[in-house]
Amino acid sequence: MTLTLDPVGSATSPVTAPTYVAPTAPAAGSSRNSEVNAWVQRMAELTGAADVHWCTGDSAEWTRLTAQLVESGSLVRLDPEWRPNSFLARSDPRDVARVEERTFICSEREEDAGPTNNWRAPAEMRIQLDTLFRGSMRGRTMFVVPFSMGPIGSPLAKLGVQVTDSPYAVLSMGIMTRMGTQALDQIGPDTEWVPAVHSVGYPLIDDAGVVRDDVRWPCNDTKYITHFPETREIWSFGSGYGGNSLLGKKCMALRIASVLARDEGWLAEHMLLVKVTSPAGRSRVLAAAFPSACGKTNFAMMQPSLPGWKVETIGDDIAWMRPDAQGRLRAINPERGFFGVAPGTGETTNPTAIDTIWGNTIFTNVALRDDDDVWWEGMTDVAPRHLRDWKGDDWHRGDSSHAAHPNGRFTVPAEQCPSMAPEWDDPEGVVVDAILFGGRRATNIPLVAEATDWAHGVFMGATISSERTAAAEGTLGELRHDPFAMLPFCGYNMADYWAHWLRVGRSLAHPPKIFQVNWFRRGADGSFLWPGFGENSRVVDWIVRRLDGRALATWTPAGHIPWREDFALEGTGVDEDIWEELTAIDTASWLAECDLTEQLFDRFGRRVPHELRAQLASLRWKLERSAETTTADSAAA
Ligand code: OXD
Ligand code: MN
Repeated sequence: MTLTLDPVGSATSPVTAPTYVAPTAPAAGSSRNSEVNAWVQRMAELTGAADVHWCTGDSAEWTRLTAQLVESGSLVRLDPEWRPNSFLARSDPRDVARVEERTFICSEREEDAGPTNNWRAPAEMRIQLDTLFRGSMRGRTMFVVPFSMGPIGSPLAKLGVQVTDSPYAVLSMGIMTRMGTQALDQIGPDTEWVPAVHSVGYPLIDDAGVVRDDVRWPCNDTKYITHFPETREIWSFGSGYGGNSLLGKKCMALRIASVLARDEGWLAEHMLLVKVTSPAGRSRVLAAAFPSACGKTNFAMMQPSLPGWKVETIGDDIAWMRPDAQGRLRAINPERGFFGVAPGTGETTNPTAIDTIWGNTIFTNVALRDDDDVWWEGMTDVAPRHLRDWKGDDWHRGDSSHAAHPNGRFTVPAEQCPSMAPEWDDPEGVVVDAILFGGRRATNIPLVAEATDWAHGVFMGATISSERTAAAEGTLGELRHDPFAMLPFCGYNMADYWAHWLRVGRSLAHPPKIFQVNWFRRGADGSFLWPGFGENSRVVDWIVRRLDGRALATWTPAGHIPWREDFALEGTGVDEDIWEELTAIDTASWLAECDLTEQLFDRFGRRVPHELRAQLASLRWKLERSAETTTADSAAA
């Protein structure tokens, strides 16, 4: 077949088959665990892979794989002076994000998946998967990718083995996890491990034995991201992108780990982790849950505007937290890298991220400059005059289309981040002092509020929400709940998960304090009231002083909010009126929101823990009482 190719071909046009050429010396051998070996064998037979390569995770493997992908056209090597050892991948335009509607929890009973997950009966799904995976790797190498979520040997870490026919997934797992021989060595004959099967679903040989060329980004229109919580298995078919294919991340470290955590008495959370140090030199650790696209990476790498404060990164996306012998909550970041959203990451918004991605980075679906470096919206104020966009097409400054896909990513080792706290890979983890729950709320939710106790904090987490555009204009109708920012990531019934949080709280002698935060409140004219970014350090300052018992607060039905005179506002441009708007608790709209919370709870019926129903009742009662008091006060006046 003759084809004219642009520099990297188009996603679906044939390229030189990138079938992996195994090194001549034997790669790291099979596992000490006979179940791993038998499973790998079974997967090779099922998928019909041409050969099997056990990944070592070493630099020679990286060099070989990247060179082969560059040669085949699947990766573009960036200019080594600008961006050493870095590459650009362009996906098929039909494969650009996680596919929540194709994500399934296959528990034996539907009610164990709950109303917020897609459910399929395991037996039915297994038949489906068997059909899809049979022969799905014909003509390709099946890579065996052993990985550790968490520092090697950490008592909080968990092990998994992914098989995949995507060398891009291998390279990305090598950045995002402790991957290869060091992880394989951890899997002894009796060690628990999670099997994770991944195929892009683009065999190079069909049932009749007819061979076809490979394409730059193989994938399949049929996609299934499936989880079997009882047998702790992951099967992902049809996509090469992000959370669909790097199975250690959302699939293992959240969906399957949340089930392990429920059964073992710990918490697997969609949370960043930071160490904050006050001007007096006292350090505290904060964990914070925000829904996707609320600036988690920016918060995790914050450059505080408040003099003397230091924020150091421990993790930007996932935290595993376990009660320790002293009754405190101890956390690790189970990941080893960042899979960050590129657009919006720039010198002014997140200079630390920009410093982090100096090299050794895989970029996906961002634009390519004429001098072979990358660019995306928000990286610099002014776009280069000419680019190749994320699809590889010509793009000129002023064009109305995005140069980078809005979900374009960088995948980079965490150790390159200049703000990493030295404890970030401590196998023992770090003690968590406070937990923050944040949504993207134009209305109602104050800048910061402290929960009165753990159950109130769990209520705050369960009711995290964001508004759609209509709500940004002031209506509440379009509120979307994202409990604990775990809506697409909880591997079991969300109401049982709330009950689990309450249980873990009861097991802690020294529970972290819980706070709700909201950087996104808007004024009557629609503009943001709070400057955000580095100024969020002022909220951190108040939170930390509350932990130390040194900050004043005002009681409201929504929790304790800062006393204005005791909140570091100077220099923010936030005056008294803006502060009032930022922290206002409007009774009528809070009561309206209580109705929405009730609707949320009703979706789960009797499984909702009575403590959360009690929290809702008490909130309504406090709001009604405070409305009566205010009316009585004004009548008296
Ligand atoms: C992510 C997400 O990619 O939350 O981290 O979607
Ligand atoms: Mn995330």
